[in-house]
Amino acid sequence: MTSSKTSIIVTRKLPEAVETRMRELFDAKLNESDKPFSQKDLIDAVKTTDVLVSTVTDQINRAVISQAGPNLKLIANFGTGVDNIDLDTARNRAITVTNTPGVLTEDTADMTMALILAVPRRLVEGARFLKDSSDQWKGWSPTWMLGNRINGKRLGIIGMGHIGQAVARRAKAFGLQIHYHNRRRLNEAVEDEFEATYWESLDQMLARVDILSINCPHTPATYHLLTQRRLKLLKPTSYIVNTARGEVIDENALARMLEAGEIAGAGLDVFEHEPAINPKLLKADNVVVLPHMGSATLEGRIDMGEKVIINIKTFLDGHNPPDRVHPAMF
Ligand code: 8YV
Repeated sequence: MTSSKTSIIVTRKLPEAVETRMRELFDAKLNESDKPFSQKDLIDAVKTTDVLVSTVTDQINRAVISQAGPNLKLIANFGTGVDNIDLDTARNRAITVTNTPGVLTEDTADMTMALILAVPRRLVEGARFLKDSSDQWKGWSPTWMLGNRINGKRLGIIGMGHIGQAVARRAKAFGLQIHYHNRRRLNEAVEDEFEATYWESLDQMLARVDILSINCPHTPATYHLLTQRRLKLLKPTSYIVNTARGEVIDENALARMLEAGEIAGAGLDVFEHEPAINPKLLKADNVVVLPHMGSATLEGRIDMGEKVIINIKTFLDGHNPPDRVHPAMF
């Protein structure tokens, strides 16, 4: 396979600079309209193309991969999370999978920090009040729109990878005490940097934190990690922020508990059945919902596109692509 003849199909519209480069390097079929691919579109694509560039909105499951033509050798995911791809089936079909880690760490951590501030301080509620009913504002009041202080509170981070650590770095600067639960304990130097407390038992950590941030990938092991039973371990005064994947939390249980006041509030950038959202979450004043925009910066999306291109080029040149994903990593 030479790169000049390599056909790639890109399932979503990417930033112009990325698409221009892809057109120069490959026989690229781009998605001008940005209409998400249906399962049938995906099956048609894998039957013919050499490389598929997928995103979180494409379910590259067994049914899709099993229809892949002999040309399909690489799925270059535009995104870090690869829970949209059946990695085992891809490996069994000798299809390489790559992702785009690293370049969206800081943007996603910024968005997480924004939600950690926005929810306890009622930022969206206050802004919405003025937008919708500024004529009803009587001016400053000592007891109105009171939120909760974050300084000095305990932040529990689930998943202390690059994004979790970038969140910890920011949160420490805001005076939060860092607690974390992770598959592996971090080395001492990193723990010292954050003055972080490791909890091997997630249950024990949940009962002690004031704000919980989800920063782990969605895998079979983390699906509904936060079950109703675990959510009930949180203090009723606690807040939850999720910029990772909706599937990590039992969304219906969370919505019920927020409605009942058993959890104080939530900042959610991701949902279990995107783009569908539990209507209770949309209605609640104590919930800030964002449309999966954790990594949505122009710079980040260009960097992600460049990573995709480097992965494809390296692969075509016969080398191990830098962001090759192995099922055991997740
Ligand atoms: C991406 C994300 O924009 O990279 C990820 O895992 O969740 C997002 O920030 C999206 O996945 C693109 O496919």
